[in-house]
Amino acid sequence: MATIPTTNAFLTTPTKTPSDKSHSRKHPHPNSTTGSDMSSFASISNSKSRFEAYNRLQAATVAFGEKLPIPEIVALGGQSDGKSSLLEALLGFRFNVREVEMGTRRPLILQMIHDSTALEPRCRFQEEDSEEYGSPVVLPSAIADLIKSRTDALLKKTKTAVSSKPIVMRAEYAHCPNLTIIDTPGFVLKAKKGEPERTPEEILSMVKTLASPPHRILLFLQQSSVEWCSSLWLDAIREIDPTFKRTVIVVSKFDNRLKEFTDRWEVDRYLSASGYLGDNTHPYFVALPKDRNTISNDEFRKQISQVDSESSPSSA
Ligand SMILES: Nc1nc2c(ncn2[C@@H]2O[C@H](COP(=O)(O)OP(=O)(O)O)[C@@H](O)[C@H]2O)c(=O)[nH]1
Ligand SMILES: [Mg+2]
Repeated sequence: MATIPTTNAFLTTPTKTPSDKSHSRKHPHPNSTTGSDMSSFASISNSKSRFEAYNRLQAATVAFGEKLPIPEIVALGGQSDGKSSLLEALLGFRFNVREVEMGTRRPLILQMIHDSTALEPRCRFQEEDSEEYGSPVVLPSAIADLIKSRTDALLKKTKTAVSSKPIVMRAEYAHCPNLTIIDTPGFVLKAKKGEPERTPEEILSMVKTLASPPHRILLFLQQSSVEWCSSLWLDAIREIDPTFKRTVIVVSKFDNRLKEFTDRWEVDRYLSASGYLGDNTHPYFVALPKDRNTISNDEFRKQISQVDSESSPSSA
């Protein structure tokens, strides 16, 4: 499985000094890995079929409630800390406009499949109680509603505020990597109006359970407006993975924070997170488009590269 820092240059932000102009922040097109000679072609189709096998294996383990130690990435963090936005950026198109209002209430297993022939995203949902992807292709504009109706229907049955039963979506697209990420309900301090008071603990314990298997890689997001010393959820992550051995820490909405820095030492201190994460854990800093208007997929990807170059420390 591809690792996030190497396949997505917009996530690779220098963790040392902001004046390091030598750091390249190019955006390789996913297709740029496509070689023209037969051997690289063979290796691509090889990795494609391996990824296909991986997806089927993963879907089967989910359906049968089995545990198979295939590496998987779980995105987790506080509500509105930017998990779904990061997933959309990796996917290369938007789908969760609605989710911003209602919040994620079921894990979403997002299987991204790079397919250079899929110029428009082809998304399918796994049926609720089987491994099959029987449903027709769902347009990106209909995804949020489908997630919402499936979530509502299940929660009505279970009579709970959250459920650990995942929704599985497979997206084939020319602009996404081969990557599977599990999006999770965001941690909250207080239950929303009308929700059981226990909802925050339920979310915490459910996400902890999801992130506990040692083969899972934790993609922990925290907003950049939060100081390291007052992080709300870092301790919860530490309880799951005490030394951050399998945790990637991503500081989101870095565009907001960057505006507040006045001195270089402030930036250095914040970027190094010195004393809070341990010597070998370096966070990544990410800025994504904040504009929630409906835009074309091409425009969305353009905005991602623009916001990245605008908020990169080297251009500040
Ligand atoms: N300014 C800014 N806003 C962001 C960024 N990433 C996400 N947001 C906004 O933060 C809000 C919550 O994001 P979302 O991805 O839904 O968070 P989630 O609850 O963790 O899934 C949305 O309104 C996003 O548009 C960013 O990098 N910069
Ligand atoms: Mg979300």
